[in-house]
This record gives sequence, structure tokens and C-alpha cells, in this order.
Amino acid sequence: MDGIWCLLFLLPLLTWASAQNVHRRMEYKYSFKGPYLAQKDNQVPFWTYTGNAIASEESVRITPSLRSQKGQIWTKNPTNFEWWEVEFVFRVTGRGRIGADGLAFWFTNAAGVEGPVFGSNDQWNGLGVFFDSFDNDNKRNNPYIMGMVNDGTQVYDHEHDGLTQQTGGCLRDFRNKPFPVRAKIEYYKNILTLFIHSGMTNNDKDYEICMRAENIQLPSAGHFGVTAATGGLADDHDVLKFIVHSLRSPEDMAQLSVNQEEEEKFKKEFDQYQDKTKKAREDYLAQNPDAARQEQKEEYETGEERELRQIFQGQSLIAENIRSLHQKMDEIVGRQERTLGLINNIGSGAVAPGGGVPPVGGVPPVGGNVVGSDNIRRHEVDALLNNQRDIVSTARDIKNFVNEIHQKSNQLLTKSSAPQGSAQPVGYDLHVTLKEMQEGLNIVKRDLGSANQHLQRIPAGGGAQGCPQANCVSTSMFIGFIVLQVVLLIGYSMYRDSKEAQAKKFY
Ligand SMILES: [Ca+2]
Ligand SMILES: [Ca+2]
Repeated sequence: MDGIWCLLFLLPLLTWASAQNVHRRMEYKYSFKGPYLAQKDNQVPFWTYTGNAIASEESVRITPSLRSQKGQIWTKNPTNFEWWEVEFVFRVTGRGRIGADGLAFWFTNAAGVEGPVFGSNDQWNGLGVFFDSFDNDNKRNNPYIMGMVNDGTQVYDHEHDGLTQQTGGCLRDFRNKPFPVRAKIEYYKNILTLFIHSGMTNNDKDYEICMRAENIQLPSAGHFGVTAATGGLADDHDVLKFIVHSLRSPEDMAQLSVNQEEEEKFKKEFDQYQDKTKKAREDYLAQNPDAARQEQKEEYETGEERELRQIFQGQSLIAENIRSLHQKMDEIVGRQERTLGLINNIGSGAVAPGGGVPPVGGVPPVGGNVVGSDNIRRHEVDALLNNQRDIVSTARDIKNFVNEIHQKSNQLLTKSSAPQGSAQPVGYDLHVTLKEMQEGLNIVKRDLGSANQHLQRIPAGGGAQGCPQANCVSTSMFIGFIVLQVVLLIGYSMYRDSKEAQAKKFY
């Protein structure tokens, strides 16, 4: 469990660290976004769309929610950069509890043609990332997100949702989310990473890693594309934003900077393109005063919209606080481990007499005359060590419980936001989950109490042996957050139930 935790925290850090020296350039000729995504002639600049796809000012509807539809949009030109990152914002919405078939992101050596794999052709050469809504193999593992690299020979195994063919993937429900769902796909130095933002909040930081694979060989130049398909069941598949950044290492940049002129030309071209888009927008508003009024009207919201927005803001705040709690827990664990290391050093006599221990982080230095004097005896050091170990393990337990509660609250939210089948009693599930949460809370409370006792048992004034005070979270604050969250959750799910009951009257 701890390993997974470390991995979860380390991976984004590693990616972040590796991204520090990477030069990113927005590639507007491979991107689109609103407003005025489609121009007056309904074309999307630098892209071609076909099939049932429709482009509007704000989004590209790859398929409407009608049966047996297929739509595609592909870049006109192949890429002229080797490594890239794509931010891809979309919505999959439908009235059914289950949707179909799904949406696909592509990077292939040639633009695809209409076919059986989420609207595009099979046996592609390159990468496909599938947002698969429909559970063809009935393993109850959809909606599923997966990446699949193909060298042009493999035939996609539709009947088993490509289960054995995937390069990696994760189980995420991306349908009917309050905010658009986002995917970030990064291909840099043959490492493919996929991050998903669940669309439960509007916070840019809420990306989670979905898959990571090394030694991936993709075509050095290719076309980006998005396709979708519906079957007997249907969803709207809308892409709101597709932003490509090219990634270059410092070495690549050194080579490129020889060609400064080209860089300047690109910047000028991009500025001109932005001016053109802005002017087109202004012209349109001048010619269509109705649209301008409509735009102003959208600034106002109804009471219901406001309530919903406030609930989500509250939830985002709670999620933010839990995230910072996680960070503090990690910090505490880190500090305790460093302290343990220091004490071990003292125990094994690694510190030279009179040398002192170098101060690490917020831990005050241990007096230089510790070793050699009779201030600390062996059994005291052992007792201290045991205490510290207990604290570390209790802190880990608390972290796990916080995580569990966070997951449960997410499940609750997902359950209350997913349309319910008539055979499933909602109240029972909710009751059981609340009961579990209550038990979880009691255990957290008990553990916090025992952690407190441990801290008090440690002899005061012992220098390095005390807990770093500034970073300990107070029990009442912690319990306060949890209680606030539970109240908000109950309120929200009651609100949702009543909305659903109202909505059902119309069907
Ligand atoms: Ca499927
Ligand atoms: Ca499946």
C-alpha cells in the first residue's frame, strides 16, 4: 500500500521534474478551441472533418446522440516535431444509464478513414487512446480508458474491448460529468504518459495519472485525429478543445536556435493568426447583435445553477483541503523518518563527539556533547525509536483513512450523479456508505487520539526528539473538515434525488 502511495506521489513529481527543462511551444496548426472554433464557412482551420461530425463555434460534435453514427476530425498536415503533449477537453453526454460506443484520440502516420474502431479504420500505425463507454465483453469494466499502440498489423478486438491489446489504461467514468473531462497525452523521449481529469471539479490541478509506458515507438511524423461512433445506444461526443504543444529538449533547442529566423517567423505568423480570429469574432458580433445579447445573457445564472455551482465549489474546496492534508501528512512522515535516521546515527555512534548533527529541515540540531555524556541511555533511545515508529505508522494509517474517505465521497458523488435504474434502491446504498464513513471517522478519531498520546509521551525538551509542532494538524480542524464534507454530501445527494424524482415525472 505504501509503495503505491509513494508511486502516486512520485510519478507526477518525476514528470514535473523531467518537464522542467523541456521547451514547450504551442502548435496552433494542430490545435483548435472555441470561441469561433469553426469559421463562417463552417470549416475548422487546419483540420478536416467528415462523416456525422458537425463543427460549431464552441465545439466539434464528433457524433450526435443518434444511433449508428460515425464522425472524424483529422489534422490536414503531418507533424514536423518528434515529441508532443496534447490537452484534449471533451464531453460525453447521454440520457441513458449506459452509452455507446465511445470516443478515440489518434496519432497515426496517416489520417484515418471511416472504419470499425470508434469511427476510424482498423490496423492503424501509431497510437489510439480509446474512451470506451460500452462494455462489450460484459466484464463490468466500462467506461474504460486505454491506450493501444499498433504497428499496422493488429486487428482491434472489439468483443473483448481490446483487453489484452492495451498498452495501459484505467477504469474511469467519463460520461455525464458536471465539468468537461480532460485528457493530457504526453509523448516525450519514447515515454507515453496519459493523465485524466475526471471533470468533477473545475480545478486545473486535478489531473491523475492513468497510464505510463516506456520504450514506445510512434511514427516520427503523423496526424492527430479524434473520432467517435455510436451503436444501438448513443451519446453526444463533443470535443471542446484540442491543444498541441511540441516538446523539445535543451539539446534540440540548441540545434534549433541556429535557425532563429524561423522561430521569429513562426511567432509573427501566430500573432497574425490570433489577430485574424479576434477580428472575425468582432465582425460577427457587429453583424449579429442577437449573438452579442445572447453572450451577455449567459453571464447570468438561474437559482438552480447557482446552487449547483456553490455545491461544487464547496466540494472543490474540500478536495483542495484534503490534498493539502495529504501533503502535510507526507511532510510529517518524511520528517519523522529523518529524525529516526538521526537517532539511529546517535545510537550507532556515527556522530563525532563535539561535531553535532547538521540541522535537517525543521529539526533543531542535537547538542554536540550528546555522545560521550550520560544524557541518553540505550533503553531511552530504544523507547524513543519505538515511539517514533508508532507515530510514523499511525500517521500512515491516518493517511490511508483520509484517502478511503475521499474515495467513498467520490463514489457517493458518482452514485448520486449517475442515473439510477428502477431496480436499485438508492437509499440503502447511501445508508451503508454513510455507516462505513462513520466507522472510518471513528477509527480516524481514535488513531488521532493515540497519535496524540504518543506525542505527549515523548520527553519534552529532548531537542530532536519532539514532533515538528508547526506542521501537526489539529484534531478539531480535521474532524471539522470531515463533518462539513458529510453534511455537504448528504445535502447534495438529497438535492439530487429530489431533482431526479422531479425529472422522472416528465418521462
Ligand atoms: Ca467497448
Ligand atoms: Ca469491458
